[in-house]
Amino acid sequence: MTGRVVDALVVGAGFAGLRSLHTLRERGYDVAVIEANDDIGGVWYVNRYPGARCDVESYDYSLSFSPELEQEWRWSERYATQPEILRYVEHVAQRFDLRRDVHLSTRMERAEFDETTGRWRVDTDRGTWDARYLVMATGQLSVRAAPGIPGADDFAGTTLHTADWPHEGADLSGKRVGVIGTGSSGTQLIPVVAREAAHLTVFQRTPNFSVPANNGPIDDARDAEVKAGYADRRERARRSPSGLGFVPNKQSALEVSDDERRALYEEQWRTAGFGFLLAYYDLMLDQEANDTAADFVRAKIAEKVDDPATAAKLMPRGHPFGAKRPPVDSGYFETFNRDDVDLVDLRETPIERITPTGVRTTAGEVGLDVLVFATGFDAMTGALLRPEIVGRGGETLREHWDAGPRTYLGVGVAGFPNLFVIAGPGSPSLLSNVLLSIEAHVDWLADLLDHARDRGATVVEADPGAEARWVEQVNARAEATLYPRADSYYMGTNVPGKPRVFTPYVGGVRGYRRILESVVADGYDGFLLSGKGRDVRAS
Ligand code: NA7
Repeated sequence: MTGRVVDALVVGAGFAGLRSLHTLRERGYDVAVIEANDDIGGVWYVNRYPGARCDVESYDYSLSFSPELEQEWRWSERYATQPEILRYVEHVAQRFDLRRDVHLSTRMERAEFDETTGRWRVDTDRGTWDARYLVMATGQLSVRAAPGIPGADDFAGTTLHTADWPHEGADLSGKRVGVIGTGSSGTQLIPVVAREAAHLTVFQRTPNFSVPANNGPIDDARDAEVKAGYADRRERARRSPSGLGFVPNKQSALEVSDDERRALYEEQWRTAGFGFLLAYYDLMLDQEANDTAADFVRAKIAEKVDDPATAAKLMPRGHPFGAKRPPVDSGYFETFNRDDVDLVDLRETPIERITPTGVRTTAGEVGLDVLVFATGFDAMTGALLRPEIVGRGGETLREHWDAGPRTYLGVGVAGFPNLFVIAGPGSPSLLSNVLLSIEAHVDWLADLLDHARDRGATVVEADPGAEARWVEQVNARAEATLYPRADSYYMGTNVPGKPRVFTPYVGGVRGYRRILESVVADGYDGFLLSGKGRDVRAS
């Protein structure tokens, strides 16, 4: 059994939790991390499916707080694979001696704020912790969404989930494999499985816009070049809307000629990956502008896929390009040119049920040996709402978020003092280079806690009015974009019963950072500080 008294208990040992541990420890807090999995790494520990990679470039999806770490780590590819990222996590943990404060195989079950002591009592399946601060670093994509397809338990073959792939791997050779889901996970997995399996059937409910990764090895000259200018690269990323360093084009897609636009799209297609979305500033703001990019991607699909009927099925329609997170793929569409790969369009022939021998759609049964679910996550709020978290007056977080997540700046929650969320709902989070957003949050939170400590405050909480205004701002910003026009995990529509609310803050990393800075300049405006039985002025 574990459990003891600490200044800060961090939940989750992925990048957010490990970075929180390192930084808060450096600032002199007594910190412990609990992690439900049996090892560190968070999403990168569990998402071990073949083909799993980051869709942000390695140099940007890496920790920035230590120039020495930046210089000594050598990424091998433009987009790192899951095993390489996990090796990096392990290196970071060793280099900064993090493991000694990480308690593995320890799941948080309940937390309750004690209004008399201003501390959290946190119950886990391996003991109880007493912490002044509770830092939720539980990840945005760590709870799987239940696909709700009848008969899933009846399947007599092997059932796999992309986020629960066996550590020893799965032998798919000679097997008839079915994959349900064509989001980022499915799109990465499908080309790899197609090469290994005897036959692959892809069950697609919604076709996805996907952009090519243009992945490749990093040679020594390129590595030296990036490392020579790493500080500038980081600063560029912090000042960019996406946290990826792309400078958005100030032009509208509609103010240039068709030829000029096509030329830029071609160039972005060959080079940009995720940055394709920033080819023009209004691609996510104006449907007509977005249509130009969507038409371009559809034309690319037609070029890549030999059979016109299959190409037509793969072409997304009815939602804006980018409103569902576009996968960054390596040979996804081309996979459908193989003779041993079939596409089942579930809009035409929906799944009726999973049977012991395969998947039955309205067109009949597809016999399978292996069924893979790439069906996504209860994103952003799933892991925060799984344990019971009880704040002031006995209110639970589930009650507080009944109509959708409510936070102040995506960090604090009114009525839940001393509870903080890293890259939570209402912050750029998954809409950005999430690792950059994690680091920004951790540093900002550490400053806030120091500020409280300097003033003798022991309780830090978001003011309900500040929270209400922030929620309004998050919603208003989202409504001004095309994002709410698609069903997506950003909107929570993939989880039955989840409120239909756009969860991340859409105003970009750069704008969000300015807001955080102005909150600090105003003496942490919107946070209430108190302690030792008296109110403490915030500034
Ligand atoms: P996503 O992007 O949520 O994709 C899930 C996919 O699974 C998507 O194509 C869904 O179709 C499909 N799905 C979900 N439930 C069903 C059922 N019941 N029947 C058929 N198809 C279904 O999750 P990913 O894991 O791919 O990616 C998550 C993030 O990880 C990604 O954005 C990156 O940031 C990394 P739908 O579109 O809902 O019709």
